[in-house]
Formats: sequence, structure tokens, C-alpha cells
Amino acid sequence: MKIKSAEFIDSIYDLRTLPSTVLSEFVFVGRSNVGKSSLINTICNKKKLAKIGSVPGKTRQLNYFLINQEYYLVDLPGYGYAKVPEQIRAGWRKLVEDYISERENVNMVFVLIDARHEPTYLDELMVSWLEYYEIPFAVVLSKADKISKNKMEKQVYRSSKIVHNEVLCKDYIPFSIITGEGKNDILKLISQALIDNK
Ligand SMILES: Nc1nc2c(ncn2[C@@H]2O[C@H](COP(=O)(O)OP(=O)(O)OP(=O)(O)O)[C@@H](O)[C@H]2O)c(=O)[nH]1
Ligand SMILES: [Mg+2]
Repeated sequence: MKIKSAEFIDSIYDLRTLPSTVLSEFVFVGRSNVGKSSLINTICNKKKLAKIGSVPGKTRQLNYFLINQEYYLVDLPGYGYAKVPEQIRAGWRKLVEDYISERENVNMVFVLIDARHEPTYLDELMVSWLEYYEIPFAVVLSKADKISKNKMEKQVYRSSKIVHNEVLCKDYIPFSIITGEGKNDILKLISQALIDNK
């Protein structure tokens, strides 16, 4: 599927103000700095659509992007940044869990894990929420350009250890904004999910 149009729609701070449409939502989650916003820009071929690399952990809203007038990409606030106070982390947790559990439009969630690091407790918690609420997801190993192919195989294996429901987990996708690796896999998953959802 080609992305013909991509536009920023809104920043949501309060779930009561989510768009009142029935369009499918494809959601990007993961630690601060893992590359969520960069990934959205890469798959949309737009360098400045989502804001990149400001202060990690600062983003506390859900950012909505409308694609091909047909579905949304949703950039969630990053989790687990060390300098974020506990109270704010608890706020993140509530916002994200409420969104995941209540929003019926969520079609699929992409869980980004930095390919150089082990999945964290928060990645595991995220996957367990998705499994509990039976939401299809894919694991994206980001910044693939920073490690060798051999190391990547090990990291895919490691990340599979936090997945317990292989039916809900649609794929493990090495991804890089530098090489473009993984871009087509993500777009294919989205188009397939849109077809399946019709
Ligand atoms: N080498 C390399 N760097 C990347 C890649 N993806 C993202 N980065 C860099 O990682 C940094 C963080 O990227 P962001 O896209 O802002 O990360 P984020 O997950 O949106 O972060 P928050 O908004 O804080 O949650 C930036 O400096 C990016 O240029 C990648 O595939 N390869
Ligand atoms: Mg971001």
C-alpha cells in the first residue's frame, strides 16, 4: 500500500476528546527515544510530520495522523524515561492502558523495542496488556542499522520471550530509518489488517 497523503490531525491529552470517527487506528508504543515518531515519518515519507528527538519523555499526548483519508497512525507518549517522576509515569500508565482497553478503533499496535537492548519490564507490561485485551500487535526492533544481522537474530529471539500469544503477535520486524529496512513489512501488515477488518 502506498501512503498518498499524511496529515497531522490533533494532539490528545484527555481521552474524552478522542476523534469521534470509526476509522481504524494503528498505534506506536515503546520507550522514549526508541524511534516511534521517526518511524511514522519514514513510513509516510515526510521528514517533519511527527516531531523527533526533543527532550525524551516530554511528550504526554497522543498524536493523531490521518493517512490516505482512510485510517490513523497514533503516536503514543514514550514510557520508561529515567528522569520522569513517578507521578508522571503513573499518569502515562493510566492514559495508555485506558486508551488500549477502551478504544474500539484500535486495529493493531506496533511495540517498538530498541534492537540494541533487552526488552524492559515496561515492554513486557505493554505486551501483557495487549494480550489481556486481545489486541493484535507486532514487535518492531528499531535502529536495526546499529547492529549486525547476527545480533538481530538474537534480539528477535529475546523479544519473543515476552510474547505469550503467538496468534496475536503478527510479526517481528527489524526496522531502520537509515536503511528503510522493515518499512514495507509495516505497510503490508497495515494493509492486510485493513482488509481483514472490512
Ligand atoms: N540510527 C538510527 N537512529 C534512529 C532510528 N530511529 C530513530 N532514531 C533516532 O533516535 C532518536 C529518537 O527518535 P524519536 O523518533 O524522537 O523517538 P520517540 O520514540 O518518538 O521518542 P519520544 O517521543 O521521546 O517517546 C532521534 O535522534 C532519531 O534520529 C533508526 O532507525 N536508526
Ligand atoms: Mg516521539
